[in-house]
Amino acid sequence: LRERGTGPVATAVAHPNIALIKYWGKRDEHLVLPRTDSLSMTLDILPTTTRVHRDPEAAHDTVTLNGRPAEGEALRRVIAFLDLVRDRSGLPHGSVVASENTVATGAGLASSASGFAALAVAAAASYGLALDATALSRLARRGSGSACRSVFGGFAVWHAGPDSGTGAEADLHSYAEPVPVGDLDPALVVAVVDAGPKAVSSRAAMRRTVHTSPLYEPWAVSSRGDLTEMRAALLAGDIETVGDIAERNALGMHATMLAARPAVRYLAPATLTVLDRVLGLRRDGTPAYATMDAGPNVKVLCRRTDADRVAEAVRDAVPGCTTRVAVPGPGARLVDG
Ligand code: 2P0
Repeated sequence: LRERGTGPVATAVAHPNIALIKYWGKRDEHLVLPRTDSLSMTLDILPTTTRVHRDPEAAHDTVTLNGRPAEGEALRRVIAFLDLVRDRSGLPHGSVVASENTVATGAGLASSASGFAALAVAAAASYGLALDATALSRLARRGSGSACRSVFGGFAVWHAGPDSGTGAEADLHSYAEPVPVGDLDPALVVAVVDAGPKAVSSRAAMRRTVHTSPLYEPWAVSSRGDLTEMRAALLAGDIETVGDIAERNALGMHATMLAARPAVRYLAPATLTVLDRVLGLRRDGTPAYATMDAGPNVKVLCRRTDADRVAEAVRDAVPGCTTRVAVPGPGARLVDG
């Protein structure tokens, strides 16, 4: 993270991340403490740029997202986040926040990860908080859990922290950090089959899953094992094993939701068509593995050298499907502007 001067105006850029070991379920809603560790790749595409202009005269915040005034839940979450920053800095000032997203918001494409990572970095600078990357990750987590991973580039693991902990002590132990990776040249093909907003927010869906799904606890247990195996596979640069673990972890997460009462189903017919095509690629000898988040879109992990061919195969399978190829990208940082 680049050190820059702090002041009333600060602009930050952050990229979305896609989890290979999923975060699904909180143990503390207020502090955004997860039930399990997760692990992700930060992308080099679809950045969010956020400018925070602290105004000592302002009693309220003004927030625009892609040039439109934020409202409802989105506005409430940004204000609650700035309240945290005001508390820590001792500066009660309101701010003018302008955020530009290059990705569809709320479509399961990790817009809240890049959004809150950029907001954390820009707001901390604007309010004069001198935070290292770990502290920024903790702070970003309070906005949206997955955002703590976008503070870092490349691969990052988010530590849930000790099982039993809640409160200020637990807050200290839950943050992301970079994960060592061996000789791996990965790409993620982001296949958008539907860019519309999700019907159920991931926050609500997680809550329902934890409280009602009989499959939740078994998945959480197996996910802990997946993480250990994933770290070893990344270090070994073994794309087949990395992909295999990522795919089973994601399918397991969706199984927990399908068993929730009532069921949460993000997977659409087009999602399954892409999954079939990915299986076909594998049968034909191309290592390609699918992961899905809180939406019908699919991210396909493969070798960078296979990415264009994988993208074409996926587009062929689903009429109207668009693809973008991502490789590991940078962590959140301050920029001019
Ligand atoms: C993840 N997802 O690990 C998982 C997998 C979606 C599926 O993190 O409630 O927006 O703000 O902490 O971070 C999406 O949830 O949820 C997410 P909150 P967030 O990427």
